[in-house]
Amino acid sequence: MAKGGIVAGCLAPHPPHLVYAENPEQNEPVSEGGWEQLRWGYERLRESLKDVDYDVIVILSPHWQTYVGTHFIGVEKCSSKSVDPVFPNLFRFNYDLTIDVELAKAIHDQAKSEGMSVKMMTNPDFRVDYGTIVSCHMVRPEWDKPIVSISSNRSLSYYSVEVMQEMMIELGKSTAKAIEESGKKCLLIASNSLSHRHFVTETNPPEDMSKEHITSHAMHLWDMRMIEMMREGKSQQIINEMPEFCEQAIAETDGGALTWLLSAMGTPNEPAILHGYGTIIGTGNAIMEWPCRNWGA
Ligand code: 2X7
Ligand code: FE2
Repeated sequence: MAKGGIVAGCLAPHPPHLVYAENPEQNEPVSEGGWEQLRWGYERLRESLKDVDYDVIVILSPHWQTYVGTHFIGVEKCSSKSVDPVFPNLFRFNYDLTIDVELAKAIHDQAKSEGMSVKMMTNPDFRVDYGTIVSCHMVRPEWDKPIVSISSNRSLSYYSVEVMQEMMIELGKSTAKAIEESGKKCLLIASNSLSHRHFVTETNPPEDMSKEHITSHAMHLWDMRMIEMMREGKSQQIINEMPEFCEQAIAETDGGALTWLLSAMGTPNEPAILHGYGTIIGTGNAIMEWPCRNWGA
């Protein structure tokens, strides 16, 4: 069997506002648009991936939070309504998705053999988190690929960002090894915003773009610093600076998704492509792609 591999790694943020603004048939609330800078960024990412052949999307979302180890959805068919607990006015999404349980189990088993605390989630009534749904929808609205859904182990809450990073680096390596052995071509998604300090009141209507901006200059500087490092291929420096970034920018990278992604790609020196940047209720969001398929063996 040919070796599997990662065709691309993506940083694909998940504020529900993006789906709300797109007005897909699965989402109940209706909008007048908004957040176009980011939605055009997603358009560019989809265009870049349009002719790329892959079997499965592997995604880690900070909104599926598990406190004892990393969990993987182990149920083949998941369908229900996902309602954002903070923005039920924007996101009530009917989803119907397929899980690649075989690959999920392979990553689980590999991580377990490396001594990590892991668990297959087999509750058939489990509600898939909105982070996973929004990022997958924005990257691949056709919903025609199975996914592997990985939880965010909040080791951060018990220990520190440093411990979380160590664990995500290990999980990334296990992910890469299991993918290689599976023979499958995978698209990896880290589903998170960058700086994450947000406004506490909503405008009327929520898509009033005259009110949308970053919460502070400090958050802007941090976001630009992270984007520049990604564009310059400085993955190791990003990992090194992650504890300060998480603390000072209240960054959503605290869920471990970006560290996991960088590690799975082998902490690349190759540059990432910036497809778009924009703010959502004041948080910073970048759509980035690492086109691993072009890097050679
Ligand atoms: O989950 C989110 C987020 N990360 C950023 C902004 C707004 C809403 O939801
Ligand atoms: Fe979020």
